[in-house]
Amino acid sequence: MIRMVFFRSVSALSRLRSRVGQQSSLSNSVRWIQMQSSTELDLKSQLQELIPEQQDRLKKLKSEHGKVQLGNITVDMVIGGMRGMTGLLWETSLLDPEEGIRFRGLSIPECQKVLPAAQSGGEPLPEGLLWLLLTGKVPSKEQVEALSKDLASRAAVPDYVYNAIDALPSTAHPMTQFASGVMALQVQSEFQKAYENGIHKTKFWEPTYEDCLNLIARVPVVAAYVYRRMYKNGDSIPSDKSLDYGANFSHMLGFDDDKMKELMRLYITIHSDHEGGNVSAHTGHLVGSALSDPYLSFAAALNGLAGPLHGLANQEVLLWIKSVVEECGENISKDQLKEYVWKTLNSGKVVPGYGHGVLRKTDPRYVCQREFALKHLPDDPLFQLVSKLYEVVPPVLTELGKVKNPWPNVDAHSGVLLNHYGLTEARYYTVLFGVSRSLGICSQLIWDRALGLALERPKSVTMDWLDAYCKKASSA
Ligand code: NMX
Ligand code: MLT
Repeated sequence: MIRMVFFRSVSALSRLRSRVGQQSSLSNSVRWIQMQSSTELDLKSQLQELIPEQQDRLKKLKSEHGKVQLGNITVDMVIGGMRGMTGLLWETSLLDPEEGIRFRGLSIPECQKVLPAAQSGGEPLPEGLLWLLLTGKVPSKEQVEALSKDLASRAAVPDYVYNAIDALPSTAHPMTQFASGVMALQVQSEFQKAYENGIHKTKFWEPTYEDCLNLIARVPVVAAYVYRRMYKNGDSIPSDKSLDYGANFSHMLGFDDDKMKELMRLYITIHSDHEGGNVSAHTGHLVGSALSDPYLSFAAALNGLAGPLHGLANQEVLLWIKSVVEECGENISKDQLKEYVWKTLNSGKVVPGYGHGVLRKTDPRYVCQREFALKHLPDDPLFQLVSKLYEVVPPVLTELGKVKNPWPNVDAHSGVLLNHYGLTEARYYTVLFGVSRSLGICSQLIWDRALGLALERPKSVTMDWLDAYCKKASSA
């Protein structure tokens, strides 16, 4: 049973944007969303109902519109990282260059309004977002609680996973330790077992679902183990099954402050998914398309996330901000800051946390983190520095002349919030991003198998081929 609810989004985004002279395209958005009023608590049986509908929908799309063109591919696109080329089916979220991400049609402010929270008016519970990503429907509080319990019951991590991590030097990058732990979790893959036992392809999604839910449940445990191993003398904190997913992760890391738990819920929610073309999501989907199981696919995704132009940017931002403070002090003037930004650019580096492959406005994930800071830590000196950078960096990047998006992305803000609550170890930050991304990548992997999506195998060409093709095209 599903009830439709009329919803008008609040233009929180526009308030901040007006400060920097941008237009909000969200302010007038009026939408219908699906709220679940069903008492059905089992996520898997909901999917069982949805999958045949969506399979028929895809079949119809293919048979009726399979030959409709979606655009022209240019040489620039082939050379330029396929930017602007539509080439993937990704159901769980969609990114608009101007207004940012929508999870199953819902913007971040909308999710903050309608998804169940731990406390009234608080941040969304990531379990609710996971339900939304998987089903396209807003769950009830009871459904979220049931999913929370289900995840807690799946969270046991075998000793050989810890042993695999312990085989690495404790100085190894946290993402290397985390991805190794995820690879070790693969030993328990239900999909691999079922495939070896000859499962029929119409049933692929079922062991994929089990793997994905197990993986989502276990990655915070592995991630917390890496953190405590590296920074707290290996003094691990057991999980507390009475807590929700975000709060328990914060607890296992060693942070029991209620505001840090709220931050963690918000953090996981907003980092969960960013449509399909970003490096980590795309990698997970690509590897999964070979019918590699969810652990293999997600570990591959993590290795992409660990790159400085992608998820590692959150580490780079805090280190860069700290280098500013070290060199110029916390009360740096805007002119000094501008000089520092130019120094970074002139030394052949990027300004981390700014720019984006798709977005052309301030990232709404930045905006909601800024709102969190304004509410909970307005006087934090590093937050004030981040705010100053928001005024200084975009004009400098615009002056540089080649940057397509001078506005901040999600990574420009996350570090100062974590740092404020005591999670100061910047090299660890990308692991938090990785835990969050398991929700989006795994949700889509379940749909990949349910819809029977194809092996990914685009065509490549050489420069000789391009030269010859372009010569022929210009003489025609
Ligand atoms: N600082 C300096 N130069 C930049 C920046 C920046 N923040 N952003 C883009 N440029 C440069 C870019 O390097 C390129 O230069 P060149 O032609 O010499 O190679 C030029 O501007 C055009 O790039 P764009 O088309 O604007 O950006 P593109 O889509 O290629 O790359 C990013 C997108 C995100 C990789 C790029 O903006 C960047 O390097 N940003 C800093 C790193 C960062 O914050 N990454 C995190 C992204 C979000 N996430 O979590 O994944
Ligand atoms: C992401 O969250 O994946 C990043 O913003 C990068 C992207 O979308 O390309």
